[in-house]
Amino acid sequence: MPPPPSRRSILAGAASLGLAPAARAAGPAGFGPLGRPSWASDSLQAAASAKGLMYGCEVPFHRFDGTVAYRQAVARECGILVCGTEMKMEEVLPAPGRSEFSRGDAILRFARANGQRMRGHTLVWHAALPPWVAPLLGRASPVQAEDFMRRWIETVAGHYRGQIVAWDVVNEILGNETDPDRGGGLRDSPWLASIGPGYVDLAFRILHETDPAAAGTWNEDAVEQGVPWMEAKRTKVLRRLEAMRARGVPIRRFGLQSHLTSTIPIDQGQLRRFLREIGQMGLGIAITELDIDDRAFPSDVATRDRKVADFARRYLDVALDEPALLDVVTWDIYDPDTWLNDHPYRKRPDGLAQRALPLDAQYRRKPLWHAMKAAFQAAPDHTAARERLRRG
Ligand code: 9MR
Repeated sequence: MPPPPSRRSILAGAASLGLAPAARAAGPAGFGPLGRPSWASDSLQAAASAKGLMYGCEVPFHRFDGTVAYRQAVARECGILVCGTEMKMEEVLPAPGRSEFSRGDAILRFARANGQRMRGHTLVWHAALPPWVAPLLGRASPVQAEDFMRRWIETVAGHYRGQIVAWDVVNEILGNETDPDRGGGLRDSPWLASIGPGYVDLAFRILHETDPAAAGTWNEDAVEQGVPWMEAKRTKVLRRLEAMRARGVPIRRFGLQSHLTSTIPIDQGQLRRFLREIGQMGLGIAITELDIDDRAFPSDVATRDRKVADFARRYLDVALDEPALLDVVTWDIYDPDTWLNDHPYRKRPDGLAQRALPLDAQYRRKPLWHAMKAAFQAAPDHTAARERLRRG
């Protein structure tokens, strides 16, 4: 029996995006050979890799288009990069019938030329969807919406097949303090509304079929600090991870975004127990978007920098003690680029710019940089765990 017209039109729509052919178009040759490592012997990546860990940062494309000092800093400090927006659906599928990979490709070529690895961010998220996609999902039946998700993941993960060490398959799927709970803690999203709660497992399965070498990661925010609603969220994460493992879902990593905020304490005991439970399930763990919102710290720069550094150290000391922890990625590396200054709830009350990242506006290494380096140096050796989890 022929499929109903609406299904046919959605499939035609997906095909007209050029999705299926694009999935196999670009191979590794297009991204250049993996070059010699660019990072300096005194860099964060050098300190991390001495313990079997990796350090890197999020990079925005516009910095690659002209800011030489920025590129040099990223080459000098990082062993792994991630695109802030260039691999999100909003950028890759700007309009029906168009796919756009040039910026993501340019960043990947930069990383490969510098011997750096890349994370992929992010396949299935409620945000950063192109404006035409939410209405399309709103009209789709569950089968049609699944088809669309499959084509999308095959397109982007297929384009970068073999190039990405880990993909954020789902991002921020649980509700936060004020989000309504849509069952099992899942937050409202066009994916949940159109496919149902099975969208999470399905996304992992599709990535695994498309690029089995990429570690499928659940990337989640607000699970790091010592406040009751985050502890409740941690419990939801653990129960959901257990259930996913029991169902045989091909998930290999849990990502803690780690947008730490100075307004909430870090409970080292709670954090340690949470990470241990994830490690005991056989999953790897990544810190994927680290920065420190310094709103609660004083205006004075020297005091503020010291408090930011101490805060990060309290977090990293526990995190890096967990054998399953593999990577530490900051959300950019250079203070002027932090998203925190643009966010209505994250801005400092004194109007000063946030000092959230390892390098200052002159690319100088800040106390946070030194705290991170010291944390890497004090960490146990993760080489054996990395080797075990690489195969996991
Ligand atoms: O920093 C990113 C910003 O430039 C983008 O406009 C925005 C929407 O795509 O996403 C920001 O990155 C977010 C990340 O993808 C997920 N966790 C929270 C990050 C900061 O908002």
